[in-house]
Amino acid sequence: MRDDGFPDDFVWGCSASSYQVEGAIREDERGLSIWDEFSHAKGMIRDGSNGDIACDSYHRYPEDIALLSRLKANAYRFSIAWPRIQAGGRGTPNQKGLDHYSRFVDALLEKNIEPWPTLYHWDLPLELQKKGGWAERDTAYRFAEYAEIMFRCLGSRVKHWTSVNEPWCSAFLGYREGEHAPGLRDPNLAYKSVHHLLLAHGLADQAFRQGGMQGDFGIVVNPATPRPANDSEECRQAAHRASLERTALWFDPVFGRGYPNEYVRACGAQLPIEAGDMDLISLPVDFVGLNYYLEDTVVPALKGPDNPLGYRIVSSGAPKTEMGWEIVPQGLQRLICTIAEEWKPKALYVTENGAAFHDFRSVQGGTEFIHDAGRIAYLRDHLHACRDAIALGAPLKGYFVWSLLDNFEWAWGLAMKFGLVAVDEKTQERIPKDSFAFYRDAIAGSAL
Ligand code: GCO
Repeated sequence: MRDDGFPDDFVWGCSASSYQVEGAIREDERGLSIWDEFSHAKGMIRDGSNGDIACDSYHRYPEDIALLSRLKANAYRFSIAWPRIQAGGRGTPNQKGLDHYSRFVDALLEKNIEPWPTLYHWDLPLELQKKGGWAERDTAYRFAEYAEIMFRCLGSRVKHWTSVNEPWCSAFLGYREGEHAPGLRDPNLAYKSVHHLLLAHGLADQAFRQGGMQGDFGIVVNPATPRPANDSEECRQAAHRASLERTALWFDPVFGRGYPNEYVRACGAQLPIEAGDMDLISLPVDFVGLNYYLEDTVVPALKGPDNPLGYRIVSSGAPKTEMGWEIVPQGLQRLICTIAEEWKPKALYVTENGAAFHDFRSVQGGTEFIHDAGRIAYLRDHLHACRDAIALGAPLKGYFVWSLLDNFEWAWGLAMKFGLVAVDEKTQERIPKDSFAFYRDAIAGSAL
């Protein structure tokens, strides 16, 4: 154990995803994804931007890796763009796509940075969407085929694999709220997607084990355990109901308990389960990744068709980030401990945590600075919450900042900046912020 309370073998990383940083959307026979279409549709992205270029990391990854190396990060969590591997989501893999990720993984390893690929961070091949996307069972089988291709290509070099990232967002923001690609608004399609995303995870888990792959296989979720606004029984019940769609809906099936009845009944969710599905979904996972940004506060509300779980989010008065998300560092400790106690995963990682703030660039003595004190405070306080969770006995093994670079923040576009490093939109120059130095010192053990 280090003096600052973090284990010596703690994983210190940064996170990113393919569509948010790569750009080069038409290069090397990459197919289109649902996000290419969605970001080009009128009015879907708040600042009118898209990911056509993003951080140009498809070309500039050596610069990104040099930055990770300066941080002395020992892991990088990135995602593989499925349409680079199978343009239309099926069939013979595209060698150019495989070569790209193979070079990328080698470049990381050369700097002693462990590659942590995610197989699916939302950029579904558009052709699969035309056949129904995640609302269709076939997409799960296509995913398993793609996963096997990647296991064969990178399996000897990659030791930590993630199936899907934040399936709640894929299913509900994508198919119910219309806020993310594919932009649909149909709860029934969302429930089908829930099941097919989990089935995809399970099938890939099976392929991983049957393929005799070495290393760890897990899933990354963005769970939420909202706080009751007060101590009343009604409020506590509302907070419990508010957590179901973000916690039990995913963890119960993955840990062998099946779908939570309370949720299924309240929402009238029709889940297209077939024989054997729940066994696949509950195959063992070696770790669970948690993405945490905020903790909501809730009060009870009248149940109805638009609010089947009967709760409402209220302000707790906590300060907010640029996203309007309340800053509640101890919520991270509570979340980690709740998940650890309730579902007992073997290992937990905070696979994303970070903050968007408006940054100001300033020039001093010919050098550019970005004094992002707000982001530093956010990261420090959340790392302290991680340390508290470890001290309370949670099996937390690592932490990944979201994100190394300012990047394409989905429906918010390029305007929301989460990076430790700014990216000049015109020149693509990478400009480390003060938080970059802070995280480097935290990794070194001298900042916390
Ligand atoms: C995810 C996240 C990231 C976001 C980050 C900030 O699903 O992993 O949505 O892609 O950029 O959470 O909102």
